[in-house]
Formats: sequence, C-alpha cells, structure tokens
Amino acid sequence: MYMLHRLCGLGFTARVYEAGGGVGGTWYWNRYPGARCDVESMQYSFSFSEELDQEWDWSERYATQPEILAYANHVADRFELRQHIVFNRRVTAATFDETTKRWRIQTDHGDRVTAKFCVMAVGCLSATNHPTFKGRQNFRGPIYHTGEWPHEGVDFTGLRVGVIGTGSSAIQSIPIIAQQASALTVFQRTANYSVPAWNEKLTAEYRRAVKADYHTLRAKARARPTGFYFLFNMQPALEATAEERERQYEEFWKRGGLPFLGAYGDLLFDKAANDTIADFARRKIRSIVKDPTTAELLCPDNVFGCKRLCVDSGYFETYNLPHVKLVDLSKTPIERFTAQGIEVNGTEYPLDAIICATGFAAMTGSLDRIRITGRSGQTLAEKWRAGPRAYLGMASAGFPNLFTITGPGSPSVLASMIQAIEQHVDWMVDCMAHMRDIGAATVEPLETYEDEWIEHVNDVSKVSLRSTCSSWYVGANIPGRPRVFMPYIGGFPIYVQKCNEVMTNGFEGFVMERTNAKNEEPRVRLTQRWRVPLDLEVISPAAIAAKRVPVV
Ligand code: N01
Repeated sequence: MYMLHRLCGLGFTARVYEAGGGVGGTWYWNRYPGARCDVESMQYSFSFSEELDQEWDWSERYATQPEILAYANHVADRFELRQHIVFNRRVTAATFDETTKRWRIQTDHGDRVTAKFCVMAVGCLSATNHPTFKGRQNFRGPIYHTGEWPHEGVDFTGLRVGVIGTGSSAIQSIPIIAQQASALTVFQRTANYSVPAWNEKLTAEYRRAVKADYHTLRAKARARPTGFYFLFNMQPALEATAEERERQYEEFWKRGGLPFLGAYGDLLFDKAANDTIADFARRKIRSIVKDPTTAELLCPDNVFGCKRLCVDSGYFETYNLPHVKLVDLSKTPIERFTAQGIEVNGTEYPLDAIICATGFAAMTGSLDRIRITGRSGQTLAEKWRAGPRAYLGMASAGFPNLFTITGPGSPSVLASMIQAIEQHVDWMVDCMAHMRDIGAATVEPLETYEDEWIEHVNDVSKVSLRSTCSSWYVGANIPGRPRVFMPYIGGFPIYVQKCNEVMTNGFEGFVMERTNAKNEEPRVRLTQRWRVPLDLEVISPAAIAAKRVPVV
C-alpha cells in the first residue's frame, strides 16, 4: 500500500494485484483466535504521515489482528488506494521480455498486463506450510491452518481440538482455544521460549504523550538494530554477578515481550551469556506449569531467542487446565491422521478438529509460488536453488526492474516489518524516479556486487547465535530447502546506511541501461528521511561485524 501511495504521488501509473479479498496482507489472512502484534502498536504502524500518526488511536499496547486490519483499511481509504488494487487475483507468472524491456504479468483470472517495473510485495511469512501428514484425507473433522483462518471465525465450544506446532501462532491461539474446547491436545515437536506480553489498554494520556513527540520516537526507533525502540542494556551478562542478573532478568521479565532480550547486550552473541537467560526462562516455565513432566517437556534446550522469540498471554498457564494435554513429538513424530484423530507412537488422540499452526515457507515461499522468469529464460527459483541471491535483498542479477520488498538479504523479519517496508519502498521509488529522470530503460545489479553482498550477509550471520539452530530463518522448517541464514543481521541502521551510500554513489553495483548518456546525480527524494545515525549506545556485535566485514 505504501509503494502504491508513493508511486501515485510521483505520477507513476501503478496497479496492485492482491490474492486476498481485501488489504492487510498478513493481517488479512492470520485471523486465528488471539492473533496480535508483538511490536508495540504505537511503533507498529506507518511512519510516513504525521497526520496519520496523529489521527489513529491504538487501543492496546499490542494491537489485535482486527484492529490492525481496521488500520490497514483506514490507510487504504485515507490515501485512496483501493481504485488501484485488483483484489482476489493471484499472480501466477511474471516474465521479463528482453525485446520490449517490460515485465509480462499473468494472474489466475487470466489477466495479462505489461509493466516497466515489477515490485514483489508478497510478504516474508505468507506462503503457508502444510506438512504432508499421512492419512490427512481420512480425518473426518475440519483441518485449519492458522495462516489461512476462516473469515467467519470458528467456534470450538464443546469440541476436542488438536493443535500441531508451538510457534508464535500456536502460542497466541492456544490460551483462547482452550477456553472454548472441551479438550485440547497440543502436539509439540520443539519447545519454544515465550515471554509474557503483559498487554494492557493504552490510556488517552499515554497516547497523547507519544503523539506529542512521535517524531522523536520514530527517529530513535530507526537508529536501533531492530528498527523499533525499547530500553536496552549494553552491559555483557557475565560481567554482572548472579544476583544482579537475577534482578535484571526479573525486571525485564516484568516489562515483557521482545524487549526481554534487551536485558544484556551480548545475549545473542555469547553462548555462556545466553545460557543465563535460557536458564532463567526455563525456571519461569517450571514455576508456572504445575505438572513437572509437562513443565520439563515445555522447557526448550536450545539457544534463547535463536528461533523467533514468542510473546504470549497466559500460554504456559494453559497447561494447568485439566482438559489441556501436551504430546511430545520430539522423538516420535505424528504417525498419521486417522478418521477420528491423530496417532503418535501407537496412541490415537481422538479429535473433532485439527489446527495446523505449522508456519510458513519463510522469506522465499511466496516468490516460489510465482513463475518469475528473467533474462535468457532463467527462473528465479532456479537461480535461488542453493539459497536466495539478491543485492541488498532488493534486486537480483538477471532480473531487471524487478524489486523485492523486504527480500532475503535485507533486515526484513529481524527489523520492525513496517519500518523495513517503508525504507525499501522509499529507496525503490527514488530509484524508479531517477530512472525516469535520466531516461533509463532498466536497472539491474551486477553479479559481482550481488555475490559480495551475499557473502557479507553470510559472514555477519555467523557472529550471531541466531544462525545456530533449525529455525525458519535458515529455511530448516521446510524439508529439502537449502540451509542459508536469509535475513540480514547487521542491523537496520547499518543496512540503511549502506543503501543510502549505494544511491548517492550513483546506484553503485547496479547497471542502468539508458538512452540518454547524461549521468545525472541521483536526486534523493524519499530516502532522505532514512538518514539516521546508528544509536551508538546499542551497537550490537553484529553491527560491529557488519562494519568490520568489508561490504562490497
Ligand atoms: O510458525 P513457526 P508460526 N510436525 O514456524 C511445528 C510470525 N508471527 O506461524 O519448531 C509437527 O514459528 C514447528 O515445529 P519445529 C513470527 O515471526 C508473529 O507460529 O519446526 N510440528 C513449530 O513449532 C513467527 O516466528 C506473530 O520443530 C511441526 C510450528 O509448527 C512466524 O510468524 C504471531 C511440523 C511452526 O511454528 C511464524 O510463526 C504469529 C510437523 N511436520 C506469527 N511442521 C506476532 O505476534 C512444523 N511444525 C506478530
């Protein structure tokens, strides 16, 4: 929507094809009970319009899915975007025509259009993962996926419900489903860490105070590696005594949510430091869950925060309810779905409904669903077979005039998504406007620059403990996918700085094919607002590594 807004503002003709029946993307599809954002609402919103910031009132610290969807609809109406969006159309193919230098785009409804630029705004966590469970078709009841939830909602009252998975979606929905179901069985393959959200209603005074100086909050957020602002302590965990650490973790636990990771500066970089927070989190689980066997099964043994940290409201407490049961799949996977339920290790668990909270083919899954063909008939899927290859995560050599918003190799899912989206859009639109200024037909990264960027993304990822476990960040949740750390972990400000430099150095690393020989200096239009210094008080080892490891 932001891309559309900017393109229209600069006089481009643009059309959006949208698979959903309305705007909102993630927030259109993920309507499962309990779905809400885990970045604070006052920051998880567009920052491009001061008026929008001022006129919208978030009601809770962490907004619910319906509220975020209402916001998305408000943005679509306020900026008159709907007239340019064709809903209920899934793009099936995009082919670069080397003669006309235009993209030919097809949809599942037979639309055929051509465009100079093709922007993939398909989302990082949108292609749902449906594992192939034996006997799936035999199950007599309904099977849902959290990422494709029925719009009319589902009433589980009096039903025996099974939930497969214990990632963020499951952890948010389980406490709510447990309130309705007569019996709830959770099938867990890997235990996950989760921190309480301590969600609350926002008061009018709080909103007023933030709005009075929204600009400063936005600027502070942009200077952070995560692209959102929270209190962060840079001290290394092991420099504190055990008692100090305990006090610190207690205090950050009380703040709740993702900022819990801000208790010390080295938690994601030093295994011994990480062990201290992991131990604290496991003790919390044991203190909440009354049955010791269940508590032990719920205690993760991997690096804290290695998989995406979950944020919950009463998740672990739910296992104290007499009708909630946990089934361990870590040694014995789901054998099959039967007509009546799910069978594990010779035991059949009777169910009326099954919920697959089994996640997504992250980062590249949505691109894989479209046949994208670049120069010489090469498809993007072929080029990316051994792992995604894109310069700055925005464009890939051999695919001229194709942009990927929050593509692999950019901060994307490691930053606040809306900030990451806005920064990409501003850069891409500046690039397109520059091409119009100089009469360029195509823009495309040079392979050498792309290769060096990928190497840099890989090198920096090794600094972080996040690259060490089997998460969707590395594609490990989908059988057969190459294991590559996909998002850029050097931090949002370092990345922004790099994008800005590339632009001011005349789109360094890109080739522009032009009819007009004049090499005018790029006019920085929208990207201007991203010129923010790195917050030196919270510079992370990954950011230091990103500065040290030569970038291109
Ligand atoms: O998906 P996930 P998600 N048999 O991939 C299990 C964002 N998000 O939808 O860990 C049995 O995290 C799998 O097990 P394992 C957020 O970034 C944000 O929950 O692979 N189990 C895992 O437990 C999040 O990280 C919010 O061993 C199987 C689960 O399914 C991302 O979206 C809310 C299985 C999948 O967990 C994805 O979250 C929700 C199998 N064959 C989501 N296959 C916010 O709050 C998979 N699993 C903003």
